[in-house]
Amino acid sequence: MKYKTNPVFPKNFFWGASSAAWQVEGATLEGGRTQAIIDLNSQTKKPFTDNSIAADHYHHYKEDVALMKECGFTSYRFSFSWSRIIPQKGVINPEGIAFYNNLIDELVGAGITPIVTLYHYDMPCWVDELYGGWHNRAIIDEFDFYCRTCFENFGDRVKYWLSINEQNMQIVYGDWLGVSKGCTDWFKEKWDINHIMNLCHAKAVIACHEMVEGGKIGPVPGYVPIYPKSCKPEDQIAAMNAEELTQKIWDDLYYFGEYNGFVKSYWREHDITPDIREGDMELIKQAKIDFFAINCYRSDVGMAPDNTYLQEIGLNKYGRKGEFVYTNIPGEYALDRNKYVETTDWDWHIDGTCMRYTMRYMWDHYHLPMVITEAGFGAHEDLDENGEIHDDYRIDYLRDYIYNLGLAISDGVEVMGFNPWSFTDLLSTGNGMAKRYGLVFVNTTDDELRDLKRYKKDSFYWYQKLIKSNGQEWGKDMSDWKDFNRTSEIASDLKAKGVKD
Ligand code: BGP
Repeated sequence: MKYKTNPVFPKNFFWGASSAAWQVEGATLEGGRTQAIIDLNSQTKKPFTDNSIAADHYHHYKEDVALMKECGFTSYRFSFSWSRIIPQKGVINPEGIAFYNNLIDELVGAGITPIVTLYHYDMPCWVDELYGGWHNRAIIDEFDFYCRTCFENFGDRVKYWLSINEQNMQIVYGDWLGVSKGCTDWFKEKWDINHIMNLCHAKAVIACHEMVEGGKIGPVPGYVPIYPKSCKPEDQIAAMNAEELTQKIWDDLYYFGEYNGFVKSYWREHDITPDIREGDMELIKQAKIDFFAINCYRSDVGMAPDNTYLQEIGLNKYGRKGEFVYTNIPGEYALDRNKYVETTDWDWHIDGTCMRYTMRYMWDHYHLPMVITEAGFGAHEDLDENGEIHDDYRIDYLRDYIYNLGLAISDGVEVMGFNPWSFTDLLSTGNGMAKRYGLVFVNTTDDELRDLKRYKKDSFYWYQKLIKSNGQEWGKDMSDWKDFNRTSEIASDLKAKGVKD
């Protein structure tokens, strides 16, 4: 497949990057913020550092925004910390409001559009102590109060809002992301928690439309497209099952305001009866989203499962290649390594085409505009002897993903912007500073607290040129882009090495 012309990105396309409060801010006990459950969890993830300092964005935000401006950003996607804004039940923290006001003003002054996530994994400890977090419907009013406080204080300048980051992943990877804490039967209880999250999402959507003039809001599914391993019909259905159980159930709910037939039948078969009360579905239906924000890093491969055993997913926790354990769910699906693409040290498939696939899939199903809020390359990195980072692998990754996003736009999909993960290095969800994603290096490690100075990586300069040309200057001749065909090259390479299908 060759393309004679490069894809054309719309005028006013949002070029930016992404972060989340608990992963970038640090200052967890400063400025009136109280602790979040994720602070405590991050303290137990040794040998990785915790989030008490992270990238220290709380103290470096002006410098960070100046760097974004230098890179040419027109958007920045970040999250608010709930416990910085509401540190105790019913209490609004003026210092927290002031911090985000300053950050927003700095961004707007630099010509950068803020795109704000309301909830990105950081449940305040007080909500957990009072109600058991997501387990209790009382959280719905607390979340509503928090969201309304945000809309009231920042809605004059923030017009793009995101409700809950990767609700699907929080349910699918409940242990990893801490949501299953306190559950005795996660297999069943997750659907109650999920329903409560849906109600919180719906409240946020409704309040945003009510309170923010010209405000738009959408959810943030974590999207991992599932390719069938072969054209065996059973593999196709297994891939579809995987797609349903890891993402489509959620997307359908957000868009149609109803639980789809697949999940209802799954509940029936497994004797699951979520606590859905009168009025809940009306509320959910009333919450009409304006767009989808999409996190898309990688793809997976689905195939018919072995029905004799259950294997839960085993994430690669230390960045040693080959440690990822693929899921096998009897009666539903199994996942597998895709030998046609390469992987990161954490065994994440590197697959730019998955970006185009995701955009096409979502557009075909929902016909809503989309904005990319995450995609990125996690790597072990440190400064070389010249104080530089030559991250060609990240440039290749970004080029591949952005090019494919452009192709999706050429295919007719409506895309508002691209915000890769992440701008500066920040704390990985489970791997501290050992897994870096930034366009800008932050000088600190898990073992040693250094000066936290910012260093622009090669990817920063590459992205700066791409933005300046509105997605035309790739640093490579894209009209004869051999890399685009690299999946078949890898396949023939594997064949030459004797790897069988
Ligand atoms: C997404 C999360 C981010 C971020 C990213 C990378 O799912 O929304 O918060 O952490 O994944 O994941 P990790 O840090 O585990 O490599």
